[in-house]
Amino acid sequence: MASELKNLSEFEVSDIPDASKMKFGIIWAEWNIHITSSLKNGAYDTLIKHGAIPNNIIIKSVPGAFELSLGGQYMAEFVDVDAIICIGCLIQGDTKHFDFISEAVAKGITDLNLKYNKPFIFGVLTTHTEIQALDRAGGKHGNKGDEAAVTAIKMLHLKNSFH
Ligand code: DLZ
Repeated sequence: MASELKNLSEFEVSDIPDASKMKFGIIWAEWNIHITSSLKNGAYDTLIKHGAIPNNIIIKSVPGAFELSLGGQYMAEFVDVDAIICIGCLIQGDTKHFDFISEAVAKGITDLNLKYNKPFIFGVLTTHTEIQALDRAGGKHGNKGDEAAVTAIKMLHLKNSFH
């Protein structure tokens, strides 16, 4: 299938706003660290590529995806950031853990967006297999961390357009 081969992280660079005046937090989960570190690095590199200043990017980790919501809340409360990129990787196992955690983190991150009126980006992979996750963390389907960074920049650009 053609869509199987699509790299979803290819962007037209000219379409992406300048991020040089934006401040970002990246909160990332250590579970499946070989995948999440790649997502986190992709997000960081993409922010830099679009003009973000290294001093304006604060990076913190949490143990697992379930902790992303509170980690994101700490960032919003204690650090001066405009947008927060939440990164994790949930791989479906034999138990219902996957369902509980993925629903909790999706709801938690959605709530943070509205509570703080800031973009909290859902950079969480939820895959059936490790291979599917690797394909989306710098593999044949690109890097969802890159996409999360672009989404953060675009949402801040949208917010700024109202002022
Ligand atoms: C417990 C658990 C399991 C089974 N799977 C994952 C996973 O695939 N990805 C992930 O980020 N975290 C997982 N965790 C850990 C939970 O997110 C959380 O850290 C623990 O339940 C403690 O609250």
